[in-house]
Formats: sequence, structure tokens, C-alpha cells
Amino acid sequence: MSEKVLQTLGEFIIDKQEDFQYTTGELSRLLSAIRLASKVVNREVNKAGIADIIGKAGNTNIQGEDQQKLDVLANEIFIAALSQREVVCGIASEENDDFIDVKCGPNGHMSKYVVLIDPLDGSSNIDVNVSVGSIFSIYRRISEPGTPVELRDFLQKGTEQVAAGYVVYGSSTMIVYTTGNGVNGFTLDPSLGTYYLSHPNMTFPESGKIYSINEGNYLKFPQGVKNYLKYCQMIEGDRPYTSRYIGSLVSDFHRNMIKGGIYMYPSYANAPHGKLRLLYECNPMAFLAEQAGGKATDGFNRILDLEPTELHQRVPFFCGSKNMVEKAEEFMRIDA
Ligand code: AHM
Ligand code: MG
Repeated sequence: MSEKVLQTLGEFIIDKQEDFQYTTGELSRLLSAIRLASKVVNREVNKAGIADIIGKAGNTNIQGEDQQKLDVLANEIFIAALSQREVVCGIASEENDDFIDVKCGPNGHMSKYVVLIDPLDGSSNIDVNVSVGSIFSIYRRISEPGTPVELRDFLQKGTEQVAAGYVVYGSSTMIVYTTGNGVNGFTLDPSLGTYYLSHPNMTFPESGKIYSINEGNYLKFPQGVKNYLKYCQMIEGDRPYTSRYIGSLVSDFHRNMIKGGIYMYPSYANAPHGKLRLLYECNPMAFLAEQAGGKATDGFNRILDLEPTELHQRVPFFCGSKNMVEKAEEFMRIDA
């Protein structure tokens, strides 16, 4: 019996090249570099239990958090893949205090793209063999080509994203991305080292039955969030909903997109802007959510419309099935 031949990610990228506004192939090369980096990170994540790479590196990043060794490694892998292939003129990462200017091309800085990455999100899950992810967000630079990149190239509104996506290192490894024409998911065949189109045109169900939030923070949440959580738990109609929280944004988002659900990381006492970072966590996930028919807000405003002011800015995040996010917003407004 002959096997069904699936389209590879490489073929898909080339096929869709004409969807991009500029078809110089530069964005295709950039996506290919991300594909390659993700495979290398996948290899490292998979051997985390046997190699001496578990545990803390002994450093703290700009947010004062411990960096895991694998965070550092994933960061290096992505930066190397992106800069050596000369597909970007600038990179910003959760793990770097400042953005990096990539001097590419014979005259320097000729690439028109900048990338923002969270190289290994949810890395506190590594030591316990739970899914982690990588997140990326791509923009066209707005400063003059051929000059060093500037902060303003990275501080663009989410609506300006050219492409965004994530890799989930789960029970299988997948890359899911959008260039503004829907969302497609590709699963890595580890025996061949090739991603295949396994989830074409992914969409959020309009409503769902899963809510994902760190409920340990309940007492610190705004009243609107507390009331919405009570609503989720009420015995009425299709409720109570199911509570599922991995503590890995990528994995929680991925499950909710497939099954229908809402992910929330609201503000809480002492953290008026929540925990997640606008530029390399919320914006790319919001772009994917909207492209998949879902919704992403800070409880009141569309994430993609927020005007960024700094690289590592945090923002409350409500994301998922449209009807569920709208219901949460309703509760937020009552107690605003
Ligand atoms: P990280 O980038 O430092 O890993 O933090 C982001 C992660 C998300 O993946 C996850 O949803 C959230 O932090 C979990 O935070 P908490 O442990 O406070 O629930
Ligand atoms: Mg992160």
C-alpha cells in the first residue's frame, strides 16, 4: 500500500511565496531559518533528561528571572540561525536586554526584516518533562535599509506583523505559523527530520469548554476575572467548564485552539500588567488567534492595536475562542 504523500513545510513555504507582498524570497528564507533552528532546539529539548543541560545556568535575565541552561542554548541557536543566514537585520529576544543589530550583506543591514523571539517559553517545565515552546514575530523594518536597526523597528503595533508562529515541543513537535492568510500546522517526523503539513487551516471553535489560568493567584485577580471564573464554574447550560493549565503558553494555546477554550494571564495585585510580554509572547499569539478566528485582548482592548513603548513590556492577556474572550471582557467591563 502506498503512503499518502504530505506536503513538507519547505514545499509549503515556496508554494505560498506569492501570498507575500514582496516576493523576493527573503521571507521564505527567514521562515526556513526558523524551521532549521526549531529542529536544533527540538534535538536539545529531547535529550534534556540525559545531557548535562538541566537546571539553572546561574544567570538572571532582565526581568530578574532565573535562566535555564536550555533557555540560553535555545537563544543562541535561534540567533545563530537567523544572523548567519543573513535573513534579518535585527533580533530581539526575551533573553537579551537589548535588541541585536545584525550586520548582514556585503554593504551591511540589507535585510528588511526584524524578528522578535521567545526562544524557549515555559522553560520551568523542562525539568519535569512537560511541553515547552518557541515563539516568533516578524516585522518589516521601518528605519532606512542599510543603516543600523533602531528600537522603533521593534516597537511596532501587532497589526504590522508580517508573520508569526510558534513551535511546540510536545508529545510530537509542531510548528504553527501565519503570514496573514490563515494558520497552518506542521508536524515533525523525527525519523526524517522533516515537517509535514498535518493541520491545514487551523481554526478556534467559536466557543469552547476549557479555561486556562493560574488559579493559585485567584485572590490577587481583578474582580472581573474572579467573577468570570465563577461563571465558568457555574452549573448551568454547558457549564461548568473544564480547567486545564499547563503553564506553557504555547501548549495551552495550542490545545485551546484545537479543542476550544480561553487562556488568561490577567493583571494581579503587585503586577498591574500581568506577566506575559507584549512583543514576543502576546502579539504573535494574538496574530495567530485572530487568523484562526479567535480573539486576543488585554481584557478591554485588542492586543494587536496596543502601541508598544518598550521591548520587554508586559500586558494582561485574554486569548482564545471568540465567544469566551468576549464573555470575559463583559465581566471585566462591569467591574472596571
Ligand atoms: P517564561 O517566558 O518565563 O517561560 O514565562 C511565560 C510562561 C508562559 O508560558 C506560561 O503561560 C506562564 O509563564 C506561566 O506562569 P505562571 O507560572 O505564573 O502561571
Ligand atoms: Mg516566555
